[in-house]
Amino acid sequence: MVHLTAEEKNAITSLWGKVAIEQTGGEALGRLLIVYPWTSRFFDHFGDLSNAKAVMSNPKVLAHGAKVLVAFGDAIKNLDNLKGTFAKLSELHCDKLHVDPENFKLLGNIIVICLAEHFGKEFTIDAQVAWQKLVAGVANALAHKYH
Ligand code: HNI
Repeated sequence: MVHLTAEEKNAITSLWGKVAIEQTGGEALGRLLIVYPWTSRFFDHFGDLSNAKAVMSNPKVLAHGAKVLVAFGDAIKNLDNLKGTFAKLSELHCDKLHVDPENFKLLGNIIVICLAEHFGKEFTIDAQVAWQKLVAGVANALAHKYH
């Protein structure tokens, strides 16, 4: 269970309003595939993932990364009920996709890194901690239905 203070919730929502969803989502998923190459096995139907340049310009990677980040928007609207919000997606990733939930943590951390790079000093340490708690909470909620 992730506990967020009112200040942390504020920090999360106010940054979220400025996030370039397509760019950040695509960049984060692309980096996941490059840094942790085993994750690309889930996306072998996405076309050319043979090198970093191909991954970072692969339109399917970019579109899917955006989709993942859009799901974070749902998390942000439901900060007090992440498990309920991600119940269906947790079942999908477990039963159909068979994604090891460890990978949710990896992607979450990469999202925070991408945000830090985009926002620079505007992304204060307190806001970074709030976001780290959020991505941990999302990873936990996505793993919740695993059996
Ligand atoms: Ni994930 C599909 C959200 C992490 C592999 N994933 C989705 C969809 C959403 C989503 C939304 C689309 C569902 C639908 O079409 O109904 N995924 C998320 C979120 C995280 C995440 C919020 C957060 C950490 N997914 C991961 C990770 C992997 C992953 C870490 C693998 C390493 N996801 C997939 C795959 C699909 C997918 C594979 C299906 C893709 C396709 O279109 O074929």
